[in-house]
Amino acid sequence: MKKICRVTIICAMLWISCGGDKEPPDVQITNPANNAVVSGTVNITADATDNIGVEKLEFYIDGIAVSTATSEPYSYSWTTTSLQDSSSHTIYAKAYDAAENEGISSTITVIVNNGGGSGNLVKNPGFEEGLNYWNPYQYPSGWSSSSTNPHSGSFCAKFSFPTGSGYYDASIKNSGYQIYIEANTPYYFSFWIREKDTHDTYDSTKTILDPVINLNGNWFWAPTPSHSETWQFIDTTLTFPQSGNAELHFQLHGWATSSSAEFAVDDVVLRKQ
Ligand SMILES: [Ca+2]
Ligand SMILES: [Ca+2]
Repeated sequence: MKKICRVTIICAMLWISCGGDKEPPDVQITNPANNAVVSGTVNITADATDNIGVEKLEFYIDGIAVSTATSEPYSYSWTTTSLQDSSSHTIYAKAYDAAENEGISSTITVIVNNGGGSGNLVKNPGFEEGLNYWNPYQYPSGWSSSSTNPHSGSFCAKFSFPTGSGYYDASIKNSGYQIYIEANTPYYFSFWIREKDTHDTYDSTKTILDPVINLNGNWFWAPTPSHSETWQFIDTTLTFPQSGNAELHFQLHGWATSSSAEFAVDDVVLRKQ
């Protein structure tokens, strides 16, 4: 009987050491919940199971390994106080067994909110860092950082029509970060804008710069500014029926009869009311 047991154990050890275990651990993040708003020190926890046994578990934040745990309960204390309010971060875990099989959890996203700052969800809102965090698209060459007559600070974002007249479709949107919107919550949206020489000779209504927020493919419009060479202030309150990551666009389309025509935007604010 003893001999049979020894043989069984040796066979099992050989099977494991020869790579017989092909089954990776199963792993999930158990706290925080996906899309949670977090603050302070967050206790990130994970569960992992395996057909043989879990050797270790690694936590990843924004794609970087931040901690390795070798025994249950698998957890990591994450300090969020130095992070920017309203910034979004991804969390996942990897678990390994003795045969180096690797199981990866689903990735969750959380939003940091420690109640600091102005609560503005827009990065580089006054274009003082040039066009950082903004992506001109469709006619990208027309948008630039301009030091001519900014609304505040030293710069604004400006679109100048290329030489010659015609129809242009030139927009700019936030880029490189996510603006997370909570459903059924009022958001305050404001910006400053000026428009120069944008009247078309036969239809002055056709050249417009529309501020619009794209949330999960649905478009929410702010009031369209009137044509004015002096800075005008537009503000509105928007409530969204669903949560998600929003894209903030200044969508320009229309006609210009002069290459001196230009639009400028400055001091964009989107925050929870
Ligand atoms: Ca296994
Ligand atoms: Ca500015």
